[in-house]
Amino acid sequence: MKKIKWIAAAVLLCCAACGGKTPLATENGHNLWFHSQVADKPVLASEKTTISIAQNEINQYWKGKSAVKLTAFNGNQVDSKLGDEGYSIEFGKNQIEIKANSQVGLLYGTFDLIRRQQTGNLFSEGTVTEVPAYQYRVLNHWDNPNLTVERGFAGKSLWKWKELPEKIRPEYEEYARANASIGINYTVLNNVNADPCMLTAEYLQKVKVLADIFRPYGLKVCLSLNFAAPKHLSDLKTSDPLDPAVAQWWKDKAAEIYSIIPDFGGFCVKANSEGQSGPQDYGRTHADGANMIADAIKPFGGIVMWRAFVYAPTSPDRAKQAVEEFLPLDGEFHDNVIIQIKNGPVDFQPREPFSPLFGKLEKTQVMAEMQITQEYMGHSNHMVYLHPMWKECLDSDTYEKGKGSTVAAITEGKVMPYKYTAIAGVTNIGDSINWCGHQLAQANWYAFGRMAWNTDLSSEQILDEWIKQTFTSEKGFVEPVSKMMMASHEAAVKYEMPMGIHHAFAGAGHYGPGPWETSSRPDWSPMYYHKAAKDGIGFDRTMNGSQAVEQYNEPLKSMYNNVETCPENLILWFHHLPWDYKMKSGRTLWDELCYTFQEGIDEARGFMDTWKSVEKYVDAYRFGQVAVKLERQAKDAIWWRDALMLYFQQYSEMPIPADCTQPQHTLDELRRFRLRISNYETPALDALPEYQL
Ligand code: BDP
Repeated sequence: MKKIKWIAAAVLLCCAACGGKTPLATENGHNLWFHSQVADKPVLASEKTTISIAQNEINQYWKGKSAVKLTAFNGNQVDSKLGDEGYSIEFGKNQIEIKANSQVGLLYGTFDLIRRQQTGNLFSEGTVTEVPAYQYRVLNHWDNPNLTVERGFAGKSLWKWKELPEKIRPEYEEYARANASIGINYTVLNNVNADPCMLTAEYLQKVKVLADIFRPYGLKVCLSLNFAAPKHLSDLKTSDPLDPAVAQWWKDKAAEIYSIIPDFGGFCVKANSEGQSGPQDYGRTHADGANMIADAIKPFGGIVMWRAFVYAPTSPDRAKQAVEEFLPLDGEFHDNVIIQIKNGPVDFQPREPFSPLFGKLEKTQVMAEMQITQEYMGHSNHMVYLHPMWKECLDSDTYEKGKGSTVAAITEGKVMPYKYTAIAGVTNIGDSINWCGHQLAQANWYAFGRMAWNTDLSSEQILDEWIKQTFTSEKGFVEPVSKMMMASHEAAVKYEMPMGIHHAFAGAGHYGPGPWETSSRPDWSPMYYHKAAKDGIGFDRTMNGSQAVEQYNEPLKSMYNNVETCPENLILWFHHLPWDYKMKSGRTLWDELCYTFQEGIDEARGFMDTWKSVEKYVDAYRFGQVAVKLERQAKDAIWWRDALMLYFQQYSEMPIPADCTQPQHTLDELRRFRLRISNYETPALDALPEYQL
């Protein structure tokens, strides 16, 4: 076979342009993790081929003495271990060669090289080989056509549907570049609560414009679909998946989509969940629904990411429902369907055990869905670095096929062979100038991409990379900020839901505490979950209770079932315990809760001090923005503690220990406080309860 070797560039560079730094005072965070890369020339290549983009990145940003050569083996896999998107970087004395089987592999290799330069990880010799953990590294946007973003806290949608397809904003390409730099290759543009209009010819033309802009960056578009679309968009009276006319409608729609966007990735589907239509409306199963769609897009190479986020108002334990509904269907899904499972069995709580469904389906491809946007973690007001939480899930052993069947191993297709592997993250991106609403929340977008590329990377390593590329490599900044961010997730768990108490959030946007709230649906009211009463607190999911523990493979089932062996950080997730239950520390459960909250409060206060101590390293604008939000976070930590503990105190009748911060408001005051925000807003910092620090 003839080798087609395409040497794109051999460039020796000394780039004056990239030496220049943005003046500190004007930095607004829009540059993301390309902070020090401000070029005189526009960053984006005029000739939009993948290779020209890679070359341009090198021209603009590579400052090393060695020449950089990009070698792509188009259409002729010289190095099968690199696969479609992998690459190697060979460091030599006078030359660095990036090799890949595809141009996008070269682009990823280029971004890797620049990242190494920015973070001080260049080698003088040797070879680095990188292959992504998952085939599909997917962002899920919960963006609506009316520009609101469900659970989005960074302004309105990035996609300006009314202006498209005519007007093109520079952010579309900046977004694609940012994603390429961290290896994200699929993006679902619209909300899982999908408006059927997204599949109309009019919207597909708009989607096409985005797909065309994203393509050279290796980023493919997908859409969420509304299962009732045939009924909404045609004369059909039904959307029954077993009705041949309905199946034909989807086939025609798929053909139409692929004629407009030939590399369309596929569909994400929320069906029969929270009021969304689905196959069960017609007495059919999830498999019937998923397979009908999957068959329609299979000829074009598309995939269906069918979500397992299902629960009924009548369920005595919502945490069990996904396994109950999907396990009986194991083996029935067609091979281009992947079941998309939230990390935990309930709903993106700050700490959940992993969803037992990961360890149950043996003949069905599964993928994890993480939430990057901070729906339950203080929106874009709180600083919470989420990689440790995601990693906790991916590293969890499900014991599906014995020890070592971690969620990562299963979803990467290492336990059962998978045809397709994927991971999804619900984004925190909006049209805010700094993309994510909080300067430090950009770390979560970055971390999701890096994790989707390599699930073994540690939280510290990813954070170290991000800090250096976003702010500075100065040790005096990197060390304390890294320490602060590494502690932030655990701190949020402590001040929001210590020891496994869950869903005690206010209904208004899930911001702030609301343990007393009631709702028309029992499973939408906090009491369903925390079960605080005179006899104690916590959800009994043991074999004497809802028996949810049974969905975990041994030894987990026994471990969670037994109060002695259940990890204390999840003890109230699995057990209902008396207020004076003796914890391992020797304290009563009540005191332990008080002290854990206190730690959360103290840590949040400490974040303010840490940030103040690094002021001299940060531009004034970003410093100020973060400082103001950290103060709010510390106040909110006290608010959360006050509300939950004063509410629980009605039942425990025990005092808050004297060496803990004493409540600043009464329970009545806090209950009367009504936050007026919708699902689409972040509360204004000064609209929240008054607190002294
Ligand atoms: C919940 C959100 C809701 C989403 C739902 C989902 O509160 O807005 O629509 O998840 O994932 O966390 O479908």
